[in-house]
Amino acid sequence: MTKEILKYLKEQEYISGEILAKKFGVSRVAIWKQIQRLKNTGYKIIADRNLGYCLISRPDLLLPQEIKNGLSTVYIGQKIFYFPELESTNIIAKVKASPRAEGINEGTIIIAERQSAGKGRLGRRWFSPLGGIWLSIILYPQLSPSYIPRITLMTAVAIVKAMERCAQIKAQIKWPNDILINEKKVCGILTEMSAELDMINWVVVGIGINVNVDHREFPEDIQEKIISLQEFLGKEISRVRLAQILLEEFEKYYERLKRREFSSILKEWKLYSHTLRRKIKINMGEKIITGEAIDINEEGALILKKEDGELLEIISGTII
Ligand code: BT5
Repeated sequence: MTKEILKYLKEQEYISGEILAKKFGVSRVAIWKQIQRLKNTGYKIIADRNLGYCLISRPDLLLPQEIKNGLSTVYIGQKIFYFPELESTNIIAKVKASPRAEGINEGTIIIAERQSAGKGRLGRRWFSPLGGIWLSIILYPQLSPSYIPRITLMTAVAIVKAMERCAQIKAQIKWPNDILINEKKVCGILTEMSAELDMINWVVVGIGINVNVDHREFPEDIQEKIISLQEFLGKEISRVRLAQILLEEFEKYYERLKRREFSSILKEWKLYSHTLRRKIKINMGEKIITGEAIDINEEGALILKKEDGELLEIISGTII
């Protein structure tokens, strides 16, 4: 009923408690209670004795009803689990994805206002204060596990497209999972999966975007490497709108990937690349390799030309 009341409030300037009570077949007190509930979640609603209730403003919270209102996807983000605070959306997404819990379909998302133990790759921490978008998407692709790097690259393209569509921001992609603005990290992707030899059981794509946050909220040693969209633009942007556009772009590119159209996605990836044609150092865990990033192949691997001319195919690593 709260959701329905909200719909009426959005459609009309004023709507009386009496009319709402009639529509739902409940008492005016019951309507008043629902209005209080909305107010408690951050909606500003005023009540006029004669005219009734009027919605003044909505909270910029990533509430499912806000994200779904106007979302044009078929399945990505059509089911949303929302948390004001959570350890990590990827952790919850993995619990829900495996074993495939009742009602968990491809495209289900977990979203949080803040994370207390956000995860980066290889056990690194991901700081997730209020004001960002921290979400995970559950997928069940009928693809081989070798597609995982392609899913990360495809996600990066969807993110830069969303930033461009939402706020005309031209961001760059640093292979494999970073989005940069002015050489600073604004977003990271964490793709996790469970697979058999030749079949993926599930994939969780975690996306963290610094939207309306201040880089000074982060630990000192990484502050200078971090930027937010708000800092770049000089103004706040609607996280709900950006989340909607991101989900729409994600669905578009994911559909293309499933149709085995990675080549054309890769072409777009290269237009946004921060990595290609640069001399780089890659931390591979046990060793560090130096060379020139000359290409990304059809499997999403980075082709590195070492100083002695040898070509290496690198599936994962961290550019330092
Ligand atoms: C990543 O790892 O970039 C993947 C980040 C994925 C975060 C999302 S949020 C939703 C979902 N739930 C999760 O728990 N995680 C995913 P990596 O490439 O390992 O980079 C980690 C490094 O980025 C850290 O060591 C820091 O140096 C830096 N860092 C941490 N928090 C950051 C932030 N908010 N913005 C920019 N850089 C950050």
